[in-house]
Amino acid sequence: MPETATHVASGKVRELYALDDERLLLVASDRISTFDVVLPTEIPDKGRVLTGLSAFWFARTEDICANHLLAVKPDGRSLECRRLEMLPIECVVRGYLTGSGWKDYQATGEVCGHTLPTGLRESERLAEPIFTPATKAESGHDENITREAAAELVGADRLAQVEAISLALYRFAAEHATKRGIIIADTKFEFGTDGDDRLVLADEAFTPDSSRFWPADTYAPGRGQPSFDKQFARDYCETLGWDKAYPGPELPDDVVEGTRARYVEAFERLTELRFDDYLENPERVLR
Ligand code: Q0Z
Repeated sequence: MPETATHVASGKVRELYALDDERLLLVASDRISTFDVVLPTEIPDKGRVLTGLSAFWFARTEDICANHLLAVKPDGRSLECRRLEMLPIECVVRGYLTGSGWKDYQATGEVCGHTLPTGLRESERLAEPIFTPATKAESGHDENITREAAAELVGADRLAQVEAISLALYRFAAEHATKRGIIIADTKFEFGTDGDDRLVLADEAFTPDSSRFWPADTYAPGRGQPSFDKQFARDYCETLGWDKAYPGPELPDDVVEGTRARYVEAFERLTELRFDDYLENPERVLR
């Protein structure tokens, strides 16, 4: 009998459906956002790349933390997941000083209560990765908070647990990626708890939408880094003098093709699987 799915939530580029009381379907579209605006032009297979990468990382980090993945669907773009009680914080790990971390550091010398050495440059690698929680804002612009504020939201013991696990996950994936020429500068996790109150990694894991991927071969601190996946699209948008307000510009075919190729390249480098082989049987990514 075919399964019916009830739509429960939309993200900027993803959709969430309920399959039943205990299972969700997480569908990644081919939509792309740049400068926080979803563009009218899709990147073919982007959703499949992100779904395949998430499934790959879930399979390879099971020993670090249980996760919500139940199955990769034959379409390659959707994951069947366990439905959890979600924690009300975003768990961010930063290995490099960029984005809001760089902003906060320049203003205060601190990021989420971590006092960092003076004189750090933009994009500099941190001596040790730091856990920098954020609140989940409806606007999509999450607000960095201290670990004390995060402990108020989830409890001190749960916070200590998600901090240790987030750092372990980041160290594992960052090391894997660096060996394959991709720097994972930072990443964002969402965790939930199951019926037995056990911590479970949810949402997506180490995709280029939940993380900053940088090409390792051109990395140099002291400036912003190009995005491994989105730089063609950003560069094109910058040539237009677009004000970065809705609606965004259509992308020409060569920018679409170049961007698609970068997503596929990230997938193939990280999974060591040909993307065509993934499309033929998505479960291959689980090894
Ligand atoms: C994830 C989100 C998306 C919109 C809720 N395993 C889970 N159990 C309960 N809730 C969630 C999950 Cl992953 C859950 N989101 C984020 C994803 C579209 C919102 F694809 N919201």
